[in-house]
Amino acid sequence: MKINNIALVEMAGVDRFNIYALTRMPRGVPLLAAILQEYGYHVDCYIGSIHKIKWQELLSYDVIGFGAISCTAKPTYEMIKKLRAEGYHGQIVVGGPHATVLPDESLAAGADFVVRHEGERTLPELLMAIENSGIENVAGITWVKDGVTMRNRDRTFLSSKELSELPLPVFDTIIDLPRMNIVPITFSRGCPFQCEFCGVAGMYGAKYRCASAEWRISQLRQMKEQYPNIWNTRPIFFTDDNFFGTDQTKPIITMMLERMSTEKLIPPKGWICQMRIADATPELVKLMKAAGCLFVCLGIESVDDETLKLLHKRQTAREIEIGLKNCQAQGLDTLAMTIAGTDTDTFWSFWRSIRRLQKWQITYLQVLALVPLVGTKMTRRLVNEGRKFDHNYDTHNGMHAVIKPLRMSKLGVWASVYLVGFIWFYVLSGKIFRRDFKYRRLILVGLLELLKQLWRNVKDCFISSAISP
Ligand code: B12
Ligand code: SF4
Repeated sequence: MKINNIALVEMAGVDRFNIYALTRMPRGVPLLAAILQEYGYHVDCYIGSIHKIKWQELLSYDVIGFGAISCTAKPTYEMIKKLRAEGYHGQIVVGGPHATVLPDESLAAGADFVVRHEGERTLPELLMAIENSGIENVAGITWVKDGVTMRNRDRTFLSSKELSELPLPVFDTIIDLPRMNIVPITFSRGCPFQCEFCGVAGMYGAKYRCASAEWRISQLRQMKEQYPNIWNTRPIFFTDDNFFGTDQTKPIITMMLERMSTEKLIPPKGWICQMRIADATPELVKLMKAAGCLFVCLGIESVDDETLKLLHKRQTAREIEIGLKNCQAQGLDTLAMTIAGTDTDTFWSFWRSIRRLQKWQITYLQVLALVPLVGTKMTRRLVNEGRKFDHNYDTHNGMHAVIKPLRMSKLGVWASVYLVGFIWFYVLSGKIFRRDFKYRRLILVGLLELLKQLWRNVKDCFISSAISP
C-alpha cells in the first residue's frame, strides 16, 4: 500500500462546559507531523479544540492517526466507528497516553494499530512497514493479526541526545491555525518523582530526559523566525511536566533562561511552565521573571502534610510556603493546581488548605476533582482495594466527582471544585472584579458549569425522585 496523505487528529472532549475547552492548543501531533514530513509524507493536523472536526474531512487520507488522552478517548472511538461505518478503508493508528495503557479499546473501535508511548520513531517505522512489510518487527505497537492481539516488544524512550535532535513542531499543518491561542513547546520528558496519582512516569518514564540548552534556544529561535505572527501574539506553554527536573539538569535550564534574555528570545506575550515548588528558589525565580515568565503552574495538590504523604508527593507544606514567598518576592504570579477528594481530605480540611494558600498569596487557583487516571499507581491501588469509580472517560477531566473519597461525600468534592475553587476563591474574594484580572472568561465558564451541576443535583434530588414510582 502506498501512503501519501496522513491526517493526525486530536479530538476534543465532549464535556461541553469543560473549562479546558478555552485552551486551544495541540499536544504531540504537530511534532509527529514534522517528523513525517522529513520522510516525505503530506500531513495535516486536526485539533478538536481549535477546529470542529467533521468525519467527511478525514475520508480522503491514506492513514489517519489519532492521539488520545482519557477524556478524549470516547470521542476518538466514536470518530473511528463513524469512519469505518462510512466505508473508510485506510489505516487507522491511535497513540497517546490513554491508548498506551488500554490499546485494546482502540482496536475494538476499529483501529488497525496502537502506538504505545512515544511515537517519534515508531510511527514512521510503522508507516514504512505498512507500505512494504515487517509489521512484526516494529517495536512499540499493538495490533491484531488473524484475530489475535499482538503486542510487539516495547521501544526504548528517546535519549536526552535524541530529544535534542527533534525538529520544531510544524504548526502550519494545523487546520485553522489562527485559532490556536497558546503555543506548546516541550523540552523534556519523564519525571523521577512518580506521585501516586500522576500518569507521567508511566507514559514517559521515571528518568528525566532533558534536551540541551543549545537545542532549546534553537527551537525558540526557529519559532520566532518561522512563525513571527504566532510568536508575537500568543503566550508559549513550555509543557514539560517538571520544568527544572533534577539537580543535575538545573544548570541546563538556567543556561536556557539566561540565553533567552541575552539573545532576545523572550516571547512578547510571555510564557508559562509547570514546576515543583521546591525549585522556586530566589535565584531561579528571579531568572524566570527576567526571561518573561507570566506565571508558574505549581503541583500543590494539597498543603496538608498527611495528604502530601499519601500522594507520594515528596513535598511539604513548609516547602510550599517558602516557595510561594520566593515567587511573590520577585513578583512572579503563581497557579496552584490542587486536587479535591483524596482519601485524607474532608471538605473542611480541603477548604482550610485553600485558605492557607490564600494567606500565602497564591495568585490563581485550579481545583480539580481527583481522577483515577488509567495506568497510575493510585488507580491500581483503588482497584486492588475494590473501590468503585465511574468509568465514563468523558468525565475524567477533573470537573466531576468520579470516585467517592473515604472521608468526604461526592457532593463535598463538587463543592470543593465549584464553590471553593470558583465562588470562594475568585468571586467572594473580589479577585474576578479587579481590573487587572486576566482570566475572567475562564472563571465565567466555571461558574456556568456550577449552575449546570446545581440544576442536575436539584433535578436528581427533587424532581426525578418525585416523579419516579
Ligand atoms: C499541555 C497539557 C495540557 C493542556 C492542553 C492539552 C490538550 N490540548 O489536550 C491543558 C493545560 C489544557 C491540559 C488539560 C488537561 N490535561 Co493535560 N497535559 C498537558 C501536558 C503537560 C503536555 C502535552 C504535550 O504537549 N505533550 C508533549 C507531546 C510530545 O507528548 P504527547 O502528546 O503524549 O505525544 C507523544 C505520544 O503520546 C505519542 N502520540 C501522541 N499522539 C499520537 C498520535 C499518533 C497517531 C501516534 C502514533 C502517537 C501519538 O507520540 C507523541 C510523541 O512522542 C501532558 C503531559 C505530557 N507530558 O504530555 C498533560 C496530560 C496530557 N494531561 C492530562 C490530563 C489528565 C489533563 C486534564 C484532564 C486535567 C487533569 N486532570 O490533569 C485536562 C483535560 C484536557 C482536555 N483536552 O480536555 C494527562 C492525560 C492522562 C490521561 N490518561 O488522560 C497528561 C498525560 C498528564 C498526566 N497527569 O498524566 N493538559
Ligand atoms: S505530579 Fe509532577 S512531580 Fe509528581 S510525578 Fe507527576 S510530573 Fe512528576
